[in-house]
Amino acid sequence: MQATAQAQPNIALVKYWGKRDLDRNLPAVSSLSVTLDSLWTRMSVSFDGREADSLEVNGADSPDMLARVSRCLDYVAGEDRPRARVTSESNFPIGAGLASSASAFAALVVAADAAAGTGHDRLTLARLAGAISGSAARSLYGGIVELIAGADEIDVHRLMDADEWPLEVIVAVTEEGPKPVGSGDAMIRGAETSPFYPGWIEQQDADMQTAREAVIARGFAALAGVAEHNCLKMHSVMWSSRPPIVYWNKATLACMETVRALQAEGHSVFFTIDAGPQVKAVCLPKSAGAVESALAQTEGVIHTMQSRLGAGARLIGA
Ligand code: 2P0
Repeated sequence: MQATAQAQPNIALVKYWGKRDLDRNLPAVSSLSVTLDSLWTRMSVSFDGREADSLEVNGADSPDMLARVSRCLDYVAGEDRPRARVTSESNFPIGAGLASSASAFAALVVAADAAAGTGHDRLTLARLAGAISGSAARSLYGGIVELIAGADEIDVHRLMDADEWPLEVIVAVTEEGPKPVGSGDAMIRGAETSPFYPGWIEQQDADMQTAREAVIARGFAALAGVAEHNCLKMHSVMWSSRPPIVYWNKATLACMETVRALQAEGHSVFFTIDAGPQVKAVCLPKSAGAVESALAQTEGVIHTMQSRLGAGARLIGA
């Protein structure tokens, strides 16, 4: 009745932004991501039959996230399950646009499934995690991952193994606090108020196709082009929402300029930015040292983290 699982966050190169069905948390668009290796969240679940579920995050009680965790346990093990003690540990900042909910809920469904003995298959676990946090569905798989948004459910699969195309990701952290607007609320606001939202939805399948072909051909320049375009298009929806949502700060822009300068020097690198002010630079291994040092020296960058691509969520203990 007890299990521990680990998952790593994923970074979308073609973004999920918008919901088709709020109750089931179905995404309005497909997305494509890379699963990281060196950033992780570990979740332990013990169905010990206590009076009410409890949640500890990095050693402290965490009542804020408890409702979502309880709902996730219900999805995996049924509402009549025993109450559980859940503990979580991460080696990177939480709630700051670093996809901590993706790694948390991916690890949680794997741990809960093992602890409850429910034996769900991987796609079912991805769908259950996605019903809590859309991006979490992708962290069930390693390497380069595609999530296809269907009318009734999502399909998720690995497009390429982590070692088939050894990309590196450098994260430039420019702010450590929690974000002002959660991404779920921001997506809803965008759908209701941004004049660009219909265009965003309409073009997504074409961006997915371009990115998929670039990955299969290992065409870095083609992937860079569509990823930066897709990222800036998503942020255009955010900026044009009412009230507007601007997650960037001065250092976010400075990092984008750093990436432009590296590109001008001939480095294979591109940027992407999620619902937060951090900049993620994706590059080929031969450029990783130069990219890391240029971002670390960019004004306003607090620190950097570097990762290659890694595996999907998995059990690591009882
Ligand atoms: C993504 N993001 O594709 C996009 C890009 C942020 C920007 O998925 O509402 O926490 O829980 O389904 O998964 C972050 O949103 O959203 C996200 P919910 P989630 O990675």
